[in-house]
Amino acid sequence: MKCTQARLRQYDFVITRESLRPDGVKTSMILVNGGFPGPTIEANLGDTFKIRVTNYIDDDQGTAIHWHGLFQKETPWMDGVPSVTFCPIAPGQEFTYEFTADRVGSSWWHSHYSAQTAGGLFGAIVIHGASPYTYDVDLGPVLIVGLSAIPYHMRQIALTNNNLINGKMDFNCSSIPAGGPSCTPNAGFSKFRFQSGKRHLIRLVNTGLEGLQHFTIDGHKFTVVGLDYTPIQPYEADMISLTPGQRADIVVYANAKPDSSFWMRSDVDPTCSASSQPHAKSIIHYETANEDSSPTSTKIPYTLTGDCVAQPLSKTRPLVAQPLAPLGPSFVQTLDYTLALNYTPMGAPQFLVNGRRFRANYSQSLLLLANDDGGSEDASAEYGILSNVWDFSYNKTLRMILNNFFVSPHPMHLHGHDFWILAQGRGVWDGTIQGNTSNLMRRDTHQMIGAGADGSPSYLVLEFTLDNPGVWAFHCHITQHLILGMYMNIIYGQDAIKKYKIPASIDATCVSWREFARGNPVEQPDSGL
Ligand SMILES: [Cu+2]
Repeated sequence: MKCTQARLRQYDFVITRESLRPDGVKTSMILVNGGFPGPTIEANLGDTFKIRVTNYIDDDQGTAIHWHGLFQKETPWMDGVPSVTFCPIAPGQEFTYEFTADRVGSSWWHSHYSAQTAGGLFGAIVIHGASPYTYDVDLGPVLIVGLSAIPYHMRQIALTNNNLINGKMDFNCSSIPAGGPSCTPNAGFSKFRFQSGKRHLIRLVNTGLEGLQHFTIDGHKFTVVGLDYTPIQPYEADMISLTPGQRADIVVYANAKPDSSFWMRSDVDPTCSASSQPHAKSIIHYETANEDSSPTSTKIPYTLTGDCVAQPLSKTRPLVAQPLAPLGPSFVQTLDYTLALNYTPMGAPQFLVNGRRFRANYSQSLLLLANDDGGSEDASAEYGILSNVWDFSYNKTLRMILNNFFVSPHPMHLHGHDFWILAQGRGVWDGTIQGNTSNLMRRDTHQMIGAGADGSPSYLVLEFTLDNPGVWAFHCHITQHLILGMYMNIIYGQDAIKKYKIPASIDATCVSWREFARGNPVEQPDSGL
């Protein structure tokens, strides 16, 4: 019998600024233990992660790590969102996260402090458990990242300059204008080994800033078996699309001769992104193929949908059904997303939801405030307009009808929950649920397509169960949109929150942040998350 006792999985993250050339271009990055991508954290279902994070970034900025897609039930204070669940980890300080590995599958951790993820501050999460998938070899995480050459400390975010797989890719150095960063050609590709006749599990994650990625493997079809942390009814595909924040577990049957080799590829969709080099490549060598050989395989063609839809809802059904509440949701909230130009006093644009934007107050934790609070006020008003808190206390389920009035799509991500996807499309939702309400797709990140060129809005309808009291982030996962305020906090279960025994280490982050900020007025040029 296999030992199933929960174990402690300990990691030590030291965050520093490093000069690195992942694709040959000299880039200033913010990294964990000097690596890009950062370390993969790995556990069995039910294990406890204990991760010490030390902030040694050189230029007086805080940091925070978020564990994307985990529920954090009973530990909402470990979700890693500064100003919401704790305060930023101040320069020179450390914070130890402790939480349960509560989902089986593939995900990633990343900074939730301003645009630090764009500087390379991310890595994979792999949690093993009774897997519904059949495979022979676990090839591990394949992180796809559209990289911007403009480092975060310049307070600007560019679009994708190059597209990388597991932190590697060539770059055409001659395309860099005179006076640009130094560049070493032929930086090289990530390499994987296939065994002929075996089934390989690949854990795909889009860890990029903004681009919708289309992933293919020359000469191979694959079976999609999981999306985000949700195992699905398997379906065959030769291309899978992922927005930033989304994951897919795919199983690839190695159907070729033992000496063959193929390109693995991912392309940024040109419809909704401007990218100077959108094509990522890495190499799959079969078992006897020469390690130094370059594949001569050709790309599998696919057609773009033209509107950056990530996955058609018709194809994706969870393996384990969870029916919608039969009597409908206990609350329905319509959320209109717009972009307002020249909005801030400095003239910056802002994304608004029902006319409200978000700006983090790093010196406080909303969860601590809700925990301390003796009163019973409506939290929406209590924490200040810029905290953008939406109080859904005393409801069991929440349906959100999102309307997008901006031309760009938005990959929407909810912390602490999976949502059901009820409907998506152009125009105004007519109330029709697209699919069988006994088993709609569930996940934690999904694309809301852009508004039409004629100005007609698009919609995305989500619903989830309010079974995890806390203060939870709901935001767009495009870095540029998030730092322009496309973020809201969802709070519910205030009575339960007041009963939480929040560890003293959470308040200690706020004490040390306020201490740090007193001596060093902190530059916060954006929303802060
Ligand atoms: Cu967005």
